[in-house]
Amino acid sequence: MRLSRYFLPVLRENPSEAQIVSHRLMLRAGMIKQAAAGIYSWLPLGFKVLRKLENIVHEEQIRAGHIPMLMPTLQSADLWRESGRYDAYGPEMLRIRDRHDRDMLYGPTNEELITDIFRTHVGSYKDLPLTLYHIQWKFRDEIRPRFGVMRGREFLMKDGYNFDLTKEDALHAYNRHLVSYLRTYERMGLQAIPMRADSGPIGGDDTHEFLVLAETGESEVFYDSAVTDIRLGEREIDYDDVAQCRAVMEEFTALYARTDETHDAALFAKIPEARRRSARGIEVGQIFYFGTKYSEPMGATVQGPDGAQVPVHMGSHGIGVSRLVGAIIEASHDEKGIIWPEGVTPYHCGIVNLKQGEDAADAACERLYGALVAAGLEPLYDDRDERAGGKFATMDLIGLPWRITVGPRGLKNGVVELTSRRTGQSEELPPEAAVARLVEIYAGQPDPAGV
Ligand code: P5A
Repeated sequence: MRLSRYFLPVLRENPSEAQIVSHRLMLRAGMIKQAAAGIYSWLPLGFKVLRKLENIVHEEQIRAGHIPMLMPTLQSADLWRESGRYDAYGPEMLRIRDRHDRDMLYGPTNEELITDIFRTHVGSYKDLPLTLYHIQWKFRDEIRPRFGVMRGREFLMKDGYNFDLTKEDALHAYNRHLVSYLRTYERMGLQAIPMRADSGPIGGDDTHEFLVLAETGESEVFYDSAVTDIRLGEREIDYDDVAQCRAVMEEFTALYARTDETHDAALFAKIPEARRRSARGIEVGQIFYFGTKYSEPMGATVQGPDGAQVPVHMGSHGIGVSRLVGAIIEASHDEKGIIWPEGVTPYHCGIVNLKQGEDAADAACERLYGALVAAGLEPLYDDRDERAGGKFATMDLIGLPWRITVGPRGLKNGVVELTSRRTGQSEELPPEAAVARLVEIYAGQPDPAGV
């Protein structure tokens, strides 16, 4: 993409309404614009990151054997009356009446809708296990929408639902989700720690939230510092392997890590004092096992092996996709702007032309641009007629992990400058070598294909 043809409305000044750094940087980098309280338009740069996160989520869900689909944002109130949640959900649910006076709602979550699909089409235990998911906008009329996309009213969620014959099978689905979520967050350059939590309006006793530690996080958390040393890393996972998934779940949840709702001071006190931590975290996902809470009242049963009709065991599993954009920025920025991890960056590298309009510099930039594209990378070329300082400031603000600077002095010696946004370190090398280096860097971070 050439910046002269792009739409990147960066702001020079700090917007006064933004209280936390991710909100400030998303506004300043021209990623979002508020449409109403807690509702945002995603401008091109923000949309690109959002799509990349979505694609990572899709890839990891499909890898775990889960099936993508799409349900609507608007739902009929009738299904929610069947589960008993229409009244129970309270003022966070946005209720709408259509022209025929039918009660509708903008879905805050989809347990009822998916259970209805299941009961319509699945009748035998032979069709189980089944996990369906989608990535769709949700609406929760939060009393205090704030911090930009972190606590929105309209927000993008991946929500998945498992249907199993037995509790044991459903707990495997729970563990499978836990493992696939760990992988998903690590690919985004994040450490998200599973913590025992409260299930709230979704229900059930087994639930973990995934928290990214950050001072600006809205959740208060208590944990044994040793949990921060565990990584999933590159290990091979067989998502059908019940014992392996359980072992990973146990490894990641054995140490004390809880949100304030489930915090147990007596248990916490048993951790060696040097390892006791209380901090703040951003909740980027949550998984639930709630058994037959929805299948029983809604009649989602299957014929079991012995011929009897039994309600299915279910769980649901959510990732806050739009919130993650903010969470990644909270975890990765400096005073100049965002620093995207390679796995989620909107463009792989920036090209800064120090002498726009000069034939040699323009031609070198065009060649570099073409070579990067031919190598399968997406550069963002700042081809505007602007001062170098302004170009650097924009690149630093929008946070592309790598920048190639092309100027007349270097070109005389046949070199360009490759700079890491994270370390600030630069290296002079021939343009072909810079391309080769970037290809190598991104070889370990393939762009997610999505669905
Ligand atoms: C699980 C999937 C559920 O709704 N039903 C379907 C279950 N869980 S949850 O924890 O309530 O939400 C899942 C994730 O969505 C994100 N989230 C939000 N993101 C931005 N703004 C909000 N107002 C908001 N509310 C929830 C969180 O990341 C949460 O973990």
